[in-house]
Amino acid sequence: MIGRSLSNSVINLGIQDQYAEALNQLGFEFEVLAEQEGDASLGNGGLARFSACQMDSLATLDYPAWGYGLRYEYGLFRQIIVDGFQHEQPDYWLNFGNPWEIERIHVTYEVKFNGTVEEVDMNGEKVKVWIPGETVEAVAYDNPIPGYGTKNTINLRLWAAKPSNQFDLEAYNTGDYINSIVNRQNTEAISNVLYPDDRSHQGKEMRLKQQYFFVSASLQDIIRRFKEAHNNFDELPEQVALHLNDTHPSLSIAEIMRILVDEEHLGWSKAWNIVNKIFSFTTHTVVAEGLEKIPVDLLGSLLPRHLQILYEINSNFMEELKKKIGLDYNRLSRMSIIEEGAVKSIRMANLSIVCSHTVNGVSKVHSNTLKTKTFKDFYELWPEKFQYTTNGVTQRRWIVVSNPSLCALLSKWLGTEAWIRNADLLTGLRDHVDNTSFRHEWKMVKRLNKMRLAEYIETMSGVKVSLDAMFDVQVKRIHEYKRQLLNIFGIIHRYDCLKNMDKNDRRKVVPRVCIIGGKAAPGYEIAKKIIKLCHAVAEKVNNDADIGDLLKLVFIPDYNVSVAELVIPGADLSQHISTAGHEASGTGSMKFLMNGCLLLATADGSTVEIIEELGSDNLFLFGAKVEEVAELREKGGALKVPLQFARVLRMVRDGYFGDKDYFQSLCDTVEVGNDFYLLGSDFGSYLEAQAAADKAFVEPDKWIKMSILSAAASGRFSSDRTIREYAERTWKIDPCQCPF
Ligand code: CR1
Repeated sequence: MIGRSLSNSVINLGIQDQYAEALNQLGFEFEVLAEQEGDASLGNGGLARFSACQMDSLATLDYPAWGYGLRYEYGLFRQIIVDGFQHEQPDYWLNFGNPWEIERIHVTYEVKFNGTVEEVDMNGEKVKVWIPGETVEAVAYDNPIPGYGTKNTINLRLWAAKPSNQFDLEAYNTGDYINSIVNRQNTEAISNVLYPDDRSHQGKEMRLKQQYFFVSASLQDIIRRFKEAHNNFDELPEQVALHLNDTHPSLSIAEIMRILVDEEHLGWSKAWNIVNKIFSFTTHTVVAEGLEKIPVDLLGSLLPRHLQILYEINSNFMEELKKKIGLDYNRLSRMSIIEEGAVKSIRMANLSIVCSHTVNGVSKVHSNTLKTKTFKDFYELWPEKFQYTTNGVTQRRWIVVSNPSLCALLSKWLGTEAWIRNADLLTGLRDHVDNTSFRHEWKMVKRLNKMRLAEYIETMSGVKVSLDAMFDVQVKRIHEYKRQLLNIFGIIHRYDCLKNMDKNDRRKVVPRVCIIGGKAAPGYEIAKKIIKLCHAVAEKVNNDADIGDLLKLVFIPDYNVSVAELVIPGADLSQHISTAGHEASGTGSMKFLMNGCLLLATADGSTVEIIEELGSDNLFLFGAKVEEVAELREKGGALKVPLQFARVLRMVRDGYFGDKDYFQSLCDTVEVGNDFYLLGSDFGSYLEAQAAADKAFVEPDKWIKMSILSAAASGRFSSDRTIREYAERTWKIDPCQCPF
């Protein structure tokens, strides 16, 4: 999820001024031009954006890395809002061409599907041979990723599917000309469209085809490069580290075994020893239900040889496991790569763990959950495999590109631009926190960014907002566990209080502009209802003249990278309020932190480490802790829920915001006894945290100090630190500087 590339490339190449000057001579302004660029949205949410930050850091730190992915013709859908409802529109982002990509018409590989497996005699030995039924061509499109302050530029190679010219000669020869052309079009569909669900995977044939297509082309590319310089596969683990960024590419395990065994004839155990040394794996999910599974029948018909290989990996693993743990059949069946049951499936996470030398979590909390719950059995077997590498975000994109005024201020007061490559230097801001002119300049920068955001809000939604109000933002994918509903209920409560307040009390109220943005997966009914409720409440509140500037609610449509670049610098407060134990890491919070925005958060995912760095006095923390959640859930109907929560729920149920019937099922999800994400039981402490934020906001000096300290604590959350940890601990690679 790269977003736009122009500003980022020009900055990373260090040619910002010359470029702007050249444009000027042509009669264009850089800022105006940059705004014309569309976003590359080839992913869903946190994982995809994190990958883009990782690429930026890999390039900047001179690591010799390649990123691989699919060149979807339709990226993540565009969200438009009609009458408060989300509608999805195709993102045909390549309409005007993509100036950032280089089509490599000579870098193509055949990717095969279907067919049968036959046993043939080869020099007296029986070997398995896959006779595929269909062939598709993968064409490489290279997207250069320039590092900052280095000549190193790495490559994001994306694959597009093209019909192979060979595959249906027979059809042509038998005269079925029209059908063979139609078939060609079907094969092109493989890289057409991104699946918009970021957490649930429904074993769809096309998704599996996409995964294999991506994996097969990438591995052929990697092995071709390896073979250009080496002729002994024993050297492969020395030369190549493959990182599975979640389970989506985990079929590469079966594919590389197939290549080494069936094509390179290394024999199973030699191939297996090699494969075991090259893969590392990061999981980005928390709940076991979110883990990817592929139905055996589907895999068997699309990739018959791979299914055999997966069975063999599993049977060897089961034998080895029995020797270690005995005949504990429950545990054996939990750990098996094959899940028995109504729909027999391959557990892609188990496969990845078994075959990787390292299993990474994305934050400390996440890693603990993996060890004690999700993958407990595996942790007990291989404790040394489990590590965590806390996520990060790149300060190049999230400060230098998106917040030029802050960038200038930081360099001025730190006396150097070195923080752009070494974010640890941001701690130096702590030295100036008591300096009044620094604080004044800091305040001015925030004001400027709020102005930009206010203009955008007015253009998008027609709502005029006051710059004196606290800009309170929650932007991320819409999910029940991220609890946008808790935020909306908080807003309803605030509105209700305002309505019942006399004029005198109202004068003491901190005006708020509540900003919510994010996409709901098209089939996620409840998430879509949350979006509608947000609009219904906004309609009522924003049109209530009696409330005026004291409260505004805006939904920002089509949240994406470039919208984030505008919204994040302009936020005073941002919310990261998932039910503890559900957000693996969260990276949005890190971007807000870098931009001097205060956090209102639960102790979940990366927030726990942010607190270590920032101190709990400098953010607004609330809610149940990870270790309390299970117990609270057990209480069910006996759980204590504040009266205010019941009142807000009633208002929605009674149709105070219209659409009474439509919202009933949404209300059911948080009714006492049914409230899985614990909105009710966290509501009291949520309101307290909000009150604390209001209290701090009326003391501007205190607020600005907290804001400065937030940015000062953000260095640890640079993806440069993340990547360095991966490079040193997991991949064991060294920087490799461009020699010229
Ligand atoms: C997690 O939900 C994490 C990112 C990056 C997401 C989020 O908490 O910050 O990954 N997972 O590690 C995801 O997108 C498909 O899964």
